[in-house]
Amino acid sequence: MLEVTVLTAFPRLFVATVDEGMIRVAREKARLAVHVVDLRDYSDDAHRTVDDYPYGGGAGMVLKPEPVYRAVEALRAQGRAPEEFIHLTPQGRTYTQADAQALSERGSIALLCGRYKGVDERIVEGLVTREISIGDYVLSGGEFAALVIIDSLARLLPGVLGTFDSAESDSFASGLLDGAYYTRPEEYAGRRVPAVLLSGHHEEIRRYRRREALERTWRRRPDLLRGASMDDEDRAYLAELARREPGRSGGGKAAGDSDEGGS
Ligand code: 9D3
Repeated sequence: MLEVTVLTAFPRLFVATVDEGMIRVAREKARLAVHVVDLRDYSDDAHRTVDDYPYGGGAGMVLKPEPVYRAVEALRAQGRAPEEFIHLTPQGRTYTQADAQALSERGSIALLCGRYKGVDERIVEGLVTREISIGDYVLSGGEFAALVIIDSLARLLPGVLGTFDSAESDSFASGLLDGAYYTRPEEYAGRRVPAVLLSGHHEEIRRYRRREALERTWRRRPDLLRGASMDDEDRAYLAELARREPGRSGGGKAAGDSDEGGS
């Protein structure tokens, strides 16, 4: 059982979201527990204040240390001190599937959601074991980042996914992007499903899909090819792609590089 404690000034953001989808499945199977702590419950004034102006001036508010320390004290008093105390912040290391895998093997983690300008540095120095960002874009707080992380963990917990949708077959686990998928009908809007997929030749289908995955990854996310496990046939196919379109390989993904197709 993984216990996730979220510390936030916006607890209602979690009410509906953790009651749906894969997070709900993991909770119902008792693989995951999500505890949401309202930091305002640990404020010390009638206005339930948790933030204050930054020393030195400037716009925006800073999360005060006392409510966070009191909330953590309360967890310790209940015997629920988390193994990891994670601060969600644009200053953190960018979250990856490897982080998800490692965190899913923990017994308990806490996720501290910053809002405002940031959190008082004494919180980071005294409590935080790691800082995580979910990517290079600006959110208004850590709450949606916490939900992204909880979702990524829920589906890795044993017994949550069926074998069909197994975590091992995920594109980031194999190291390659998925190729295209098709379902019925065989022809739609004048576009036919590739004949090989209708052929019933399982070995040809496997090879076709592998090549599609390799080609997409080569075009869209060549950075992923370094970490993917490949056999000689895979490498030969990538070499063939590079011969057909010299100049693409070795370059990495340039800003504004477009995908296959285009107009
Ligand atoms: C580096 C940006 N800061 C410069 C003044 C301002 C700022 C922007 C957004 C400070 C805090 C926030 C709120 N964002 C999060 O708390 C956050 C976040 C994000 O914005 N992007 C990606 N991952 C995360 S995790 C938490």
